[in-house]
Amino acid sequence: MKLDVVEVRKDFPILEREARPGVRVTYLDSTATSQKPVQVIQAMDDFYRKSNANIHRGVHTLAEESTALYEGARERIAKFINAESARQVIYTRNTTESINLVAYSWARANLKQGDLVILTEMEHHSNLVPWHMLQAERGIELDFIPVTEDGLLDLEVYKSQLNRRPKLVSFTHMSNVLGTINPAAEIIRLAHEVGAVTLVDGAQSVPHLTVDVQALGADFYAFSAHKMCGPTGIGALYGKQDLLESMPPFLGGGDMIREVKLRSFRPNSLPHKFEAGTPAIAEAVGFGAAVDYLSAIGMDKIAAHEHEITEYALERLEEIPGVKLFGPSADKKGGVAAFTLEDIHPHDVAQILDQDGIAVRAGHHCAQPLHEKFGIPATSRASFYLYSTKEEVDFLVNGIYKVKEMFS
Ligand code: C6P
Repeated sequence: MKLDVVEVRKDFPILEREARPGVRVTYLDSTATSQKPVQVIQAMDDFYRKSNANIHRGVHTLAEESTALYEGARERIAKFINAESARQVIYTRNTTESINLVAYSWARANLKQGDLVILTEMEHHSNLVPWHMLQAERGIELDFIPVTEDGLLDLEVYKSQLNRRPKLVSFTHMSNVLGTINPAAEIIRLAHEVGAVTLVDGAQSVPHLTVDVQALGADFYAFSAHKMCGPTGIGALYGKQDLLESMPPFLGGGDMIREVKLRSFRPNSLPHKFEAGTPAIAEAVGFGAAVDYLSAIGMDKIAAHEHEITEYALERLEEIPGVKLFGPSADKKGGVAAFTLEDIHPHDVAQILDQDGIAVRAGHHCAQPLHEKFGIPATSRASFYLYSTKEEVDFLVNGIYKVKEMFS
């Protein structure tokens, strides 16, 4: 059975609002952050109304309830990505912090001057800058899997790069600009053949695809709740147990310790070793509610719906003279359509679309090197999720014709 988008939209109160009187909101910016269903909003509201207390610290009823909700959410998030155990799912603030955790803890303990880290040319800044920082500090070397004209990773070049025996291969599962879904299992398998550790940026894949970290064989996998119907302020890092066990703590403070003396400490066991201080408890509850929500609908259904919308959007956008789309065809990508329109600045495009309540993002989308590769400073980007409709694509297309008219 297909996803019933009319029913799904009823779960998202924000989609009913108007951008201004008489102008409905057409939200085409889910790659930046998704909208939140009432089930998630309600779970967080319930938490504050009924169960709020700090976790792991009290024996009173509220503290026990709060701890159970926080840990229960972790169990369901672990199941959602098919992690072996909830102990291997560390709560972080977002994908960015998850990647930084690996860069600070695993990489600083394991990489030395001259060690090679392979990234790709389509990375978001959050999977570039932490490695630039380590390069400056440690003298590690960086190399990049090239992106082809049609927005795919050049795996032949990757295979030759592997001859240089990288210590780490870190790449995005799905590009936030091109939409490209990278062959993660193959990239990981090839990396493991030369003994490299792998880190996958799953910010755009976990919200939209069925992700099975065990089937992929990923050593680390990073993602954010806010892009998958959950709240801002929380994300997760999955890691293989032996790697996580061997890593030093990232931040020091309460909760991440087993014992503290004046001059020393012993770290806590997983996952608490990496969760210093009072965490985002209500957000964890919301994160759990988000995976429950997505699971109840079914990730396969969500992916199929997004594919249908994306295929339709690419077809319609291609018809518009002056529109240049970036990225591969719909069968190789998720729900992202980044484009330029003649030589009209993407910010102007986005601003004019906004007059009709259409929300798209304009800029380099935190992937400046990728835009440079394509010789452009910026793109306009429409992105889709389980609540997107073909009618919204039609609004976008009409809006783009209006922009063209204004500039002609
Ligand atoms: N991309 C976009 O509009 P955070 O901000 O930590 O939740 O996610 C960072 C991140 C990492 N990797 C990829 C592939 C991403 O797309 C993002 C976030 C948003 O494209 C905001 S810049």
